[in-house]
Amino acid sequence: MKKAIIVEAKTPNTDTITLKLHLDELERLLNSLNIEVEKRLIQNRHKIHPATYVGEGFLSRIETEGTDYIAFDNKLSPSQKRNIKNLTGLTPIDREDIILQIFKNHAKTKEAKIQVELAELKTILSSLKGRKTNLAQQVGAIGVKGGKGEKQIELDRRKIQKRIAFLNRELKKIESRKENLHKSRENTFKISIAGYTNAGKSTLLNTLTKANVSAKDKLFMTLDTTTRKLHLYQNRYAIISDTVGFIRKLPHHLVASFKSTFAVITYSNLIIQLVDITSNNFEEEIEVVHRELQKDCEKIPKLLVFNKIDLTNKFHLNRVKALYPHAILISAKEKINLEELKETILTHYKKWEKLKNNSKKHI
Ligand SMILES: Nc1nc2c(ncn2[C@@H]2O[C@H](COP(=O)(O)OP(=O)(O)OP(=O)(O)O)[C@@H](O)[C@H]2O)c(=O)[nH]1
Ligand SMILES: [Mg+2]
Repeated sequence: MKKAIIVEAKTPNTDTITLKLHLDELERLLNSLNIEVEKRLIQNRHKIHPATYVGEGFLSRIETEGTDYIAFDNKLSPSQKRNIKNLTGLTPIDREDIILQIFKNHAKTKEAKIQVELAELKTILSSLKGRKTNLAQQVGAIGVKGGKGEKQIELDRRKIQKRIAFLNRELKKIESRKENLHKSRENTFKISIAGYTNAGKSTLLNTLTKANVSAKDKLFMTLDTTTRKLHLYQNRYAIISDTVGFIRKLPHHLVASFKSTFAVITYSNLIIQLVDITSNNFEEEIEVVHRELQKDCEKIPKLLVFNKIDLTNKFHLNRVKALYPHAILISAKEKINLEELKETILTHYKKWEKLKNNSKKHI
C-alpha cells in the first residue's frame, strides 16, 4: 500500500474544526485510492507561501522515509509542485489530482472514460498555458508511472488539443442519444437521487427497485447514472435515477466533462437530496449539494432525506429532526422508514399528474 503525508497551512482565518473535517475528507479520498495516510503536518502561517505553499524549512524537515506522496487539500500550481518535490523528494498531489484519479479508476463505461480523459487533458492543458516546461513535469502525479504516463508524456499541446476535439465529438454522439431518451420520457414522472458522495444513493436505488448497482464504502463509486422503474400504485410508475455524487471543490474540468451525466437531475420532476446522517460534516455537505442544485434545478421540488439512521443514536436523531423538521429519516440498507419516503413520493407524483392533466386541458 502506498503511503502519504498530508500537509496543510493554517492561516489566521482558518477555523480549526473545519480544517480537521476537511483533512478527514482528504484522508478518505486518499483511502479510496488505497493510499494510507501516515500523518498530518500543519504549519501555522500568516499566509500561503507562493512558491512552496508552506515554508521551505518546514518542508525540508519532514521525515520522508517510507512515504510516497505529500498531499494537499488545496490546488497547487505546477511550480509549487516542482519546488515541493525538490525540497522533499516526495511526489506532491493536490485535491484535484486525487479526485481526478479516483474518477479515472472508477470509470467503467465508454462515456465515463471519455469524460474523465477530457477532464484530465483539459487540466494538463490549462497547467501548460503560458509555460515552456515539458509535459513530464506537468502530468497528473499519481498516474505518471508506467505505460500510460509515458504515453501522456509524448503528447504535446497540439496533440492534446486534437485528442480533446476527437473526444468531444465522441461525447456529443453519446449525448445526443441521451437527449433523445430524455425527450421520450417527457410524460413520465422522473425522480433522481442526488447527494454528497457516499450518502447511500446507489443503496437506496437498489433497495427501492432491486437494481444491482455497485454500492461500496468508497468515494465516487458511481460515475454513471442508472435508471430503473419504480412502482407507485396500481398501474402508475415513475423512473428513478442514481446520480454521480457531489463533493466540495469538485474540480472545474470534471464538472464540465460530466455535465451530461449531471443533466439527468435537471430533467427530473422530483429530487431526493440524500444526506449521510453519520457524517461529522453533514451541514456543509447539505450546503454544497444545495448550492449545486440551485444552479439548474431551482424550480424542481426537493425532498431532504437523511440516510443511515441505523448507525446513529436517539440524541443525534432528535437533533437532526429539530434542525430539519421537514426531512425524512431512513435507512436504505436496513429498510427503515421507507414507507414514509414512498408516501411522500406519491404525494409529489399526484401533484405532478394533476398539473399535467390541467395543462393538457388548456391546450
Ligand atoms: N449502515 C448503513 N450503511 C449504508 C446505508 N446506506 C448506504 N450504506 C453504506 O454506505 C456506503 C456508501 O453507499 P453507496 O450506496 O455506495 O453510496 P453512494 O451515495 O452511491 O456513493 P457514491 O456513488 O460513491 O457517490 C456503502 O458501504 C453502503 O453499504 C444505510 O442505510 N445504513
Ligand atoms: Mg453510488
